[in-house]
Amino acid sequence: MSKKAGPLVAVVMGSKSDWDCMRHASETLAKFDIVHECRVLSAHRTPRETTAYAAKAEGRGIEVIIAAAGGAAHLAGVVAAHTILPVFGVPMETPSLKGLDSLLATVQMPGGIPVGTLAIGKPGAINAALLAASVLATSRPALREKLRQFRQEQAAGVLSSTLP
Ligand code: RP5
Repeated sequence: MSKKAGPLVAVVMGSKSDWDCMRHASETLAKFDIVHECRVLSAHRTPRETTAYAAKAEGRGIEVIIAAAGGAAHLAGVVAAHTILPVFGVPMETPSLKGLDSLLATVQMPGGIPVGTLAIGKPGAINAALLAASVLATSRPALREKLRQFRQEQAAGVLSSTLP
């Protein structure tokens, strides 16, 4: 569906330990044939590389960034501070506070630097990818149709549910 070969969506996460959840974002993007890249970048452990990556993303043809982190989850905010691309934050579930820490750290951005924050964990990972698809679909009619078809199939699956 892409107009060019390079990645249109960047999926970044604070740690390799986030991948088990964030692979759902990658898998969802892949279902829609959206070229994307996945990387580990930490706002705290690799601050310079993170800001450089965010600052260069637009010039590389990336159109949406998904950023996931847990705990003191500053990654999405830091990325958003260095780009005007849409940034969707996915709070990771944590052992200590079940992701409430990640949610608050991601969602409570100061006015002026937006992060569209999704649900904690897997639903957030999937929905971040679907939102990225919706953003890309505004200028890609074929992708818009795929999204419509996905919604129809999803609804049909719900309506055909059988109960014991
Ligand atoms: C965050 O700290 C990461 O996004 C991860 O969710 C959390 C724990 O990271 P590890 O200690 O497992 O690397 O920065």
